[in-house]
Amino acid sequence: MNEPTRLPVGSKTQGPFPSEGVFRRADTAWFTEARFGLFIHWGLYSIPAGVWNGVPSGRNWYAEWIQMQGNWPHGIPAQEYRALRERFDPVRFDADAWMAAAAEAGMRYLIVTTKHHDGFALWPSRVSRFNVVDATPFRRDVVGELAAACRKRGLRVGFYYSHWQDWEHPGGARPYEENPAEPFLLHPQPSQQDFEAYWQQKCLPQVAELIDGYAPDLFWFDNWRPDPLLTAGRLDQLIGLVHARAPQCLINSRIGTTWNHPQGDAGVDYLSTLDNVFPEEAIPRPWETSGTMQRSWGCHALDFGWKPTGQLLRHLVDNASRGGNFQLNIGPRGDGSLPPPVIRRLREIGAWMTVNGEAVQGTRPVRLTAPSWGRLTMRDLPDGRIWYYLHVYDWHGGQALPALRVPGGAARCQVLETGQEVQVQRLGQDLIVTLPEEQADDRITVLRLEVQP
Ligand code: FHN
Repeated sequence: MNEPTRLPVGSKTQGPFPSEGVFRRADTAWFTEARFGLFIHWGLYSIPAGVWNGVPSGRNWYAEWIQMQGNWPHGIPAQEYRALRERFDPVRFDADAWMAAAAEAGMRYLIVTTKHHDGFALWPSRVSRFNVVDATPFRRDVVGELAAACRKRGLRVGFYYSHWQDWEHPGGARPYEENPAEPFLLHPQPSQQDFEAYWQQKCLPQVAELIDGYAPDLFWFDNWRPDPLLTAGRLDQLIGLVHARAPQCLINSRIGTTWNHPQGDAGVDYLSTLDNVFPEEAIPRPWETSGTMQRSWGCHALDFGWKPTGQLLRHLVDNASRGGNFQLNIGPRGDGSLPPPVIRRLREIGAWMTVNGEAVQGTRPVRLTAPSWGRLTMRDLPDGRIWYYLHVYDWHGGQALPALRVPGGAARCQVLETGQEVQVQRLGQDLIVTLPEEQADDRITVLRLEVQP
């Protein structure tokens, strides 16, 4: 017979992890409770959408890299790429509609590319005229409109800012691909002096502008490898700037501390995995995976590799069960509209979250290896009861799940979506849950198991 799955009891003294307090500077409670956020990649690159002069760009599917990967393997001449600004007039952009779609999907915060690697700012930056108001016919403050639309709905506001790669400023870092089979992206790197000029003239002032102008709740900086340009001194300076101006604003590990700081990630507030990487174990700090709906982050006209809604839901639940967040990316089109596959997925996720959101948001992980049939999360109620959420991926109607070792009193189990009572039997310290014949949702059906103290 299988070893019973042991569930932890009590919250205050037997939390799943040692105190996170030692790592914390800002209050991360809103972030971990939220569990689910929207990532948006949108900018000049959304206009060509992965295709340059009729030819699909480059080596991977990242449409936002078209400046480097279009006209493969040479890249697009800078002036030619930057001329896209004259065509940036997204008449269908509607910040309110985007954020309504996010809120209805059950997302609690936004992270938008205020400036991606191409160096183009989506707000009226006084530091660089390469921005949406000064350089395009659109002349609207996209960041400002999105921040206002978020706040209207109680969503938190997060900013992606490419602090390392900047292909507009001569001192910004350039792509560096070490793979000897594909040396095409070996661009000359700026000198330390040139990078310092970029850092002082563009990066730090723009981050300060974003904080002063929009009071973000979170920054998502983007680095993914060791680089001598990202010295510990520079990282401390950027972190210090955010701390000084916005003490409660969260900072992610991809600022570069993981690879470039002698103290590692001790000074940041949450860990970011690499793209679409979903850890297999719980992590005892606030953390997140940012993941795509298709392969590209930016809108890509030829990327038809859309992930099914069920897979996206599993990513969300997998991460929640391990104490992590999921930031699901969308790439709106160059005219500001959302592609139909994006709209459908957000709606389907929202329908699932409407009935099952309580099993994700505000829950904590259960400290054990994931069961073979699905995932577990839990919630402590003020009166001492505990709700365990059984996210069943693999449904065998009429069969009992392996015993759950849950000391305590009486137990009751229901299907969250339908309210159907589920048979649960106490055998000493073990609970035996027998799945009903019918499954409420063929992707993930959630059962709520209530245990009296
Ligand atoms: O190069 C970027 C990429 O375009 C995208 O923004 C992702 C999001 O995590 N970050 C970098 C690659 O990891």
